[in-house]
Amino acid sequence: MTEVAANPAEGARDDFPTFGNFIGGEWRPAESGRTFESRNPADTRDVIGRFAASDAADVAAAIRAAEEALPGWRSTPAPKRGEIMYAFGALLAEHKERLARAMTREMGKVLAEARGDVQEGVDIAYLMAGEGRRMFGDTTPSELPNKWAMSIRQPIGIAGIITPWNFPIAIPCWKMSAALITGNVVVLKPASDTPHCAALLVELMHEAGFPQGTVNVVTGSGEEVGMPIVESPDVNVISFTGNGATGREIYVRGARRLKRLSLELGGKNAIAVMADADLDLAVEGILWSAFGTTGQRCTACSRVVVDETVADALVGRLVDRAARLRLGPGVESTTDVGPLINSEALKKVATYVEVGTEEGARLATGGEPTSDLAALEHGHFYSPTILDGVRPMDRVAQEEIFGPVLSVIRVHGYEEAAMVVNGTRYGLSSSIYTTDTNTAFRAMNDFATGIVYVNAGTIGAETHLPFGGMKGTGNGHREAGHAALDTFTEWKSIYVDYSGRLQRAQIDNQ
Ligand code: UN1
Repeated sequence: MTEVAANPAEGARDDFPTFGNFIGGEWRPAESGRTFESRNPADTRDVIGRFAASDAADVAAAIRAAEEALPGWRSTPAPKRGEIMYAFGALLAEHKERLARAMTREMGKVLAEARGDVQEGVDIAYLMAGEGRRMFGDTTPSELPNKWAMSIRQPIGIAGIITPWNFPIAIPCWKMSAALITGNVVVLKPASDTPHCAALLVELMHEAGFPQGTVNVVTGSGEEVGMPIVESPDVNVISFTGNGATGREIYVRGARRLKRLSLELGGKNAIAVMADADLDLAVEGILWSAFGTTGQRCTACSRVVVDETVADALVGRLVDRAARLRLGPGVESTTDVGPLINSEALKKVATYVEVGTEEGARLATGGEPTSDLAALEHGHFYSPTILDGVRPMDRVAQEEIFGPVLSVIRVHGYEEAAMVVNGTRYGLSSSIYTTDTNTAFRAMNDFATGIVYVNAGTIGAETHLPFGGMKGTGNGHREAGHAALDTFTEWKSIYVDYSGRLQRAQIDNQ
């Protein structure tokens, strides 16, 4: 049997630790004893640890533990749940640096961004802690005398939460904090590329005082762990962020069981740059949105839709700046752009750049997997890349690449820009750079995305507003903000008749 650290040690490079699943408040190996490794994408010789390669048997154990915890947790007053949530937020804040470093090591983003990822977890924990004392329903007049009418939120039950590797602390925190504050219990399946972040996160949740079984973590593949969670008749709500094909499969399988499902499936986010834009400002926003997190955000900008009159000037500045971004391990303070998550991602990005040039785009900068620098040869590095002269229906302008590749599409005027911005199957984030107030307001109204920015890039959503997208980005649900409560609660309408007699609605008051 695999040895499982009770409180897994961190850091050891050659004698790496082994982590189990966290079930019912305890660390346990996978029942099969199988494990998988997590490695540093900036240097794949660096093994972070071994993690449980779980299957349906482990999922079943986690669901049993969750079931046992549910009655106690749902009957805990929400403000008390909020106190634990607050303690968790405070612990995250206290351990921010340690978590950020572990995140950079496991998924590659630069340290400043990893700190931001943890901060996003702190923010949502504090917001949701406060929801413990809000969670407003309605009290409203009844149409009948001496009758009271109100609505309250109740938990759904067991929440299956399946999270991606690109925000390995923030996204599990968004989903889990909304699920838990409303009185649900959780089975989390973190991405196979970032199990260590999940282990560190759940340790802090345990320390904060979430009772045993309220939060369970099962690591392993989507097929062996994710799908059994989705298929389980005992899991009542699924929240998933990840790729579109998996999301559709989850939707279909969940639909057969009439499950509540919240899906967030990516984007093809555009920044429109109008003729009257402040180009210096636009350049900053575009670079940050396209190459921050190495382009691996659902909200990343992958299309610039620029008015022909300023296109050459904009592209010239973008290329100049992009070519000077420094690739390297995210842990080094000189690094602007870290590695991609794994070798498949690297291959996918390289393939898309080939597709783009074959479709007729001009490679303005980048376009190389970068292993020429000795320091980078063991990581999944790819240079920030700009393709110019892309047409709106080209594959690189339609399909999510999830890497540091930016397509420039030239247009004439606002009308055409808006059409191109909206001309994809996705609808997560968008932005417009303009100094004209009327154009800005038109874009706020016209752009068919769940998030619109004016004179700012497409990334950087704050946790107290709804997060999510239209069209193929999801199925209409929103995360974060109080909108997130809708995913994890049932509405119950309650009528109290204190008239002491039968009163018939719609009849006796006519
Ligand atoms: C994601 O990539 O799925 O708005 C989340 C942003 C971040 C969250 C991105 N706050 O870019």
